[in-house]
Amino acid sequence: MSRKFIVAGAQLGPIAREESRSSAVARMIDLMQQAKDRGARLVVFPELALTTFFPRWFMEDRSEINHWFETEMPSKETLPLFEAAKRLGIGFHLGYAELTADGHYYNTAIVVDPSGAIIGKYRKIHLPGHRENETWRPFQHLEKRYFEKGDYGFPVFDGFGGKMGMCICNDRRWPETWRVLGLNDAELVVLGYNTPFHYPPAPEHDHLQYFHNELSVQAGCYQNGLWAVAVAKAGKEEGCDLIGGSMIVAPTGEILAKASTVEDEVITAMVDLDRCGEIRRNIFNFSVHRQPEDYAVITA
Ligand code: CDT
Repeated sequence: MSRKFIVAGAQLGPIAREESRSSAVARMIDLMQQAKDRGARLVVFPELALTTFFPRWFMEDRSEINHWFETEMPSKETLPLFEAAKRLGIGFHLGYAELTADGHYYNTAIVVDPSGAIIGKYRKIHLPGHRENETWRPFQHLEKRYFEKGDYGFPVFDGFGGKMGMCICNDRRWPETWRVLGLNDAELVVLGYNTPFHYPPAPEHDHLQYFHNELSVQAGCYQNGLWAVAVAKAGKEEGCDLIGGSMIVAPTGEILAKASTVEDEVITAMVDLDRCGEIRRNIFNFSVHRQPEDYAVITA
């Protein structure tokens, strides 16, 4: 399979609390069609793409949150996405809330190949926010309350002619995410995010949200010689302003495509997985330097 192909990011505008999964799926199928029309082989959707970002609300009772979670993938409501992918011959990445048969709750993402088969799965490790309704501060972000820490590590798997990896939203801010993926030879990392403009614990950083998003993803790519497609759920969702800025980043750290709205929007770029070697062989010489055994000196 060719290692040079067009990849798409399908940014989603806000999803209202009352919006149905079927409506979100229909929007995604429309974006998938646009990605296909632009020649994409893979389209990346955001974190928790099937519903509104529900961890912004405190819900006392577990049973109140269950309806936000998927108990099967695909389900009756998400199957049309898999069928459209198969019909169009395009792969996709999807973030969703997962409730397992034995009662575990995860913030999950999958990669599906153009035949409709799930080829990769990841459960979010860096869960931001807090566990309880800390009403003493005007800040609601309850991922730690609603999700368990992912138990898959950062898997790297074969797909789209190369090695793929995933992370989710807050994971992208931390160097260990990218380093582990890079050391395991990931060449293309796909990720979704829901990032509010306003961060009450540090409002003085609100104007830096786009900058920190780009800084983190560009550094992760350059420092590890890999591609990334980072895709937002954006716009004013249930009164909360989410940043857009979905982007496709090369192993050089350059942004090759970037969303210009905070609505449903497709971005595309040509990805050449062989370009990871430009960085790995010639700049950092991955096979010689920066292997875990070299860190013994640093961490001693
Ligand atoms: N979804 C997610 O992880 N969002 C965080 C911001 C939350 S602030 C507690 C992010 O890192 O973008």
